[in-house]
Amino acid sequence: MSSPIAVSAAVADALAHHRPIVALESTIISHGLPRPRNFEAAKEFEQILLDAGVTPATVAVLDGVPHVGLDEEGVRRIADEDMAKASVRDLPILAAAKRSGATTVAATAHLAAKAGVRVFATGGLGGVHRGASASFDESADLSTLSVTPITVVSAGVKSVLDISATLERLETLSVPVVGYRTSIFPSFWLTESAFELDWSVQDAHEIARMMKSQDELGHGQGIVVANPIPRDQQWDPAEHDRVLTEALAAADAEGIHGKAVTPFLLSYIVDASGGRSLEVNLDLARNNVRLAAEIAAAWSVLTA
Ligand code: PSU
Ligand code: MN
Repeated sequence: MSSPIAVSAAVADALAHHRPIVALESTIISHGLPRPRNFEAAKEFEQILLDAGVTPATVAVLDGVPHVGLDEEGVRRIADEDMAKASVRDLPILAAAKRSGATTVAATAHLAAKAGVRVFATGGLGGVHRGASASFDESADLSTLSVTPITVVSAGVKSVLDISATLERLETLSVPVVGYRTSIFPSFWLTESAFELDWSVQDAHEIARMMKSQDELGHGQGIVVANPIPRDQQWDPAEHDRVLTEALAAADAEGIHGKAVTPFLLSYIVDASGGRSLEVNLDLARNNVRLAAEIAAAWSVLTA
């Protein structure tokens, strides 16, 4: 059976010649960032990669077809259209119905890995939501990474989540988590959370070597690289705590649940922070794209 995934010519060429590639998700563009900044951000993330000599592979489902690598028109569509938020379980449904969807970390990781892309940059990973012991709300990002061989660079998980429970679940799911030049797990807008990591790495080559060992010793899971936003770029912690409390209360009061929770909280927080959280979100995402580029370059040297 031929692959139902449309790999762009640029990504196919880079794959064929073992050149570095970095996957980018589209939910952050469609549902995580406001228009029109979302289009600029999508193009900017791609440009950071191109400037580093890395091929960008933005992932989305367009009219039922999963794409790994978008052209300008595709990027326009994920930024401007009201499309579904697509996790892994939605992929066959969108395909059969010929519908479009912006892929989450889970769906992006799945499609990129299937196409042979090994490194992926995002803002923050999904995780275990607060109150999950009653709601069972845990992102499929976690279970997908336990069965998907891809290295994801993120600024940890958003502080709207239960960070401690998320780290516990990653342990249970046997997903390696390493801090990049830190032994403290970051919390998205903030450089640090209250949680320590067992392992930290100092450079991209060390991560590439881990990926190689993972291929030899692992069971096909991914690797989480936690890359904290530099302290001088983080959100003011006191304002962060205030806005977060407000956002969680608003979600509760409005009875938001399921896949609407993360987009609701992110957009509430952008508004309630007067746009400050958005700037930090963009800074941390750029930072992750730059590190992912270094890892992809190191990986292509190691596997050439
Ligand atoms: N990180 C961001 N912005 C986002 C997300 C992550 O900076 O919008 C998205 C990712 O696509 C992630 C999703 O996979 O939120 C998690 O959603 P859920 O909790 O419903 O699984
Ligand atoms: Mn959820």
